[in-house]
Amino acid sequence: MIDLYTWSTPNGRKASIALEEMGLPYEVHPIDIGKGEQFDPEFLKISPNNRIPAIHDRDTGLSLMESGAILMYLAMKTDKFLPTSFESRWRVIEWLMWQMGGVGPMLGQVHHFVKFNPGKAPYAEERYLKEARRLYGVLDRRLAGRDFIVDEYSIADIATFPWIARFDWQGIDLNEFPNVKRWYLAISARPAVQRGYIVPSDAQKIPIPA
Ligand SMILES: N[C@@H](CCC(=O)N[C@@H](CS)C(=O)NCC(=O)O)C(=O)O
Repeated sequence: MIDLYTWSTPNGRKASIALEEMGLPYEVHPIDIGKGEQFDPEFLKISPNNRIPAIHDRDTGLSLMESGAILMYLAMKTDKFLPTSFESRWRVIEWLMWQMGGVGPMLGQVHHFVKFNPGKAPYAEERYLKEARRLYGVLDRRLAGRDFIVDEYSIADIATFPWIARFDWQGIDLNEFPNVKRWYLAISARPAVQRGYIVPSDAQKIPIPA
């Protein structure tokens, strides 16, 4: 049994989608980051960076923060969604790190400056919108002629999908990125993704582009 500490955000959804895809039993502990529950001293024992998601694995006693580490841990625990062949495994890790270091932080800044604080920092809005478009271009080129980011569906796709699901917040028309759109729609149709997306709350459904 895995304890999952999460909220309805892209990083949180990575973990719940992975748990659903891997068929692992888990118990959800909502951490309302709008109310500051991420600063609760009890939560800090599990997530010292006071961010969601975090997990505690009752089987092994291990607690983990950082969604990339959580995805790798769950993939290694179940032998799912992380290929074993040398090249493919490193490609998945490479694109997972691309998500962790690029897609997440940069698109997160778009949400912060463009969606929630428009007009306050024009330079930041311009910079991060431009960076978002660049990253969508990178993903679109990577997905040309490929169903998934690396060979089969993997934790690289699971990590990236919930950020792309906020395309409307990022001023992105997915029709301009047809390979991303095809990939996004295919992942959206997966029942485990649909279940994982609405953890811990079903207030937001997976956005489907026109
Ligand atoms: N690099 C971390 C980022 C986690 C993160 O930024 N989580 C956000 C929600 S998506 C959070 O907990 N924010 C709380 C806060 O800003 O205080 C990861 O991938 O797990």
